[in-house]
Amino acid sequence: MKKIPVLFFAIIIIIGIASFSLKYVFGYIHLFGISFDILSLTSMILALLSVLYQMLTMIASSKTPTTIAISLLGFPLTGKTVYLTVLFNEILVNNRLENVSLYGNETVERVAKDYATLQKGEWLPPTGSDVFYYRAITKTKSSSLRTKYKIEVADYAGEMLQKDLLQNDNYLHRTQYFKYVVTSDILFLAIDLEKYSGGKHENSDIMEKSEYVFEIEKSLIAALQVYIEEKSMLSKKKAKTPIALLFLKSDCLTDIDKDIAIAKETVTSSFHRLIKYCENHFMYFEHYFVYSISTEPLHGHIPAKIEPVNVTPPLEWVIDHINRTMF
Ligand SMILES: Nc1nc2c(ncn2[C@@H]2O[C@H](COP(=O)(O)OP(=O)(O)OP(=O)(O)O)[C@@H](O)[C@H]2O)c(=O)[nH]1
Ligand SMILES: [Mg+2]
Repeated sequence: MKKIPVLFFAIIIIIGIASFSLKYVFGYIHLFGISFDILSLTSMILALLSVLYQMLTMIASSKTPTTIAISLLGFPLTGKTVYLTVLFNEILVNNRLENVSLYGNETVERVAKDYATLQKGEWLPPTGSDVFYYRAITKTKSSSLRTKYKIEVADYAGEMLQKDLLQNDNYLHRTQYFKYVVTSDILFLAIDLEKYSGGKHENSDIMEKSEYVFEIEKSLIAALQVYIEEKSMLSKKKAKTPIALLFLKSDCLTDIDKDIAIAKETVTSSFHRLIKYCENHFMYFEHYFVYSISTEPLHGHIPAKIEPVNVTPPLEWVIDHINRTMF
């Protein structure tokens, strides 16, 4: 396909030179009983060729999938890797998302291995310094010729976003981690409802609820601000990047209030600064309460049967946006 522009330029130059010589020799040419000025005939041919060229490039790009990069931002032990494992397992095994399948052996093997660990009742080890990319391929229902997209979700260690990184904004700009974040097309922001509700993971620091809200809002807003700056989207218009806010470990909502609707209300009003920021700076923003393992409170233990709820809607929402708005 790369040879096409060269070929087209060569044809256009040859036709151009030929038309000038013909005009000089004949002046007019007779076709189908009509006499044409050679130069206008040439422009018609060139217009037809450019339409043909557009069509060929569109067909070619519809065959090569475009990659849509998603970054998942959150503090350590927020539940990011568990969420991605369960989400991709839903796609792989339960075929939960129409027209979406996993892409590449690496993703299939990682998801199968990590899901088997969870099924044995064991949690996953913290993500190390190596980022892992979960990949899927989707066929869109769009009417355009571009119909295939590769979706790539980067799972970074939460440490990368932790407060000490953000004490110096310039540092964040330079990290490899943020270089990927800045090139992402979509951002998922993860919040840990276990930490919020006061339950604490054995490896985590004890953090007050208000301290957690303050730290996570500060970090995520700073990260979004850097994203907007680096993407040069500081104009008054809202950015088009879809942002999904994921409240992970929603089984802990019952620790906030027995009435789940009230618990959800309490959570969203606690994070109102972050939500307002997203609504005011981004055109497409949604929040989700995600239960990666079960709706029943886990209290640290994985039940024999993993029954996730609301894990696929954020990705469905994103795919819907790819269809409707992005390209
Ligand atoms: N209650 C509850 N706890 C969960 C859930 N998912 C994960 N956890 C707990 O959170 C811990 C961390 O989960 P991970 O998915 O490894 O966290 P992470 O955000 O990937 O952490 P890093 O890799 O260090 O950034 C687990 O070991 C569990 O103790 C969930 O859905 N509900
Ligand atoms: Mg992890």
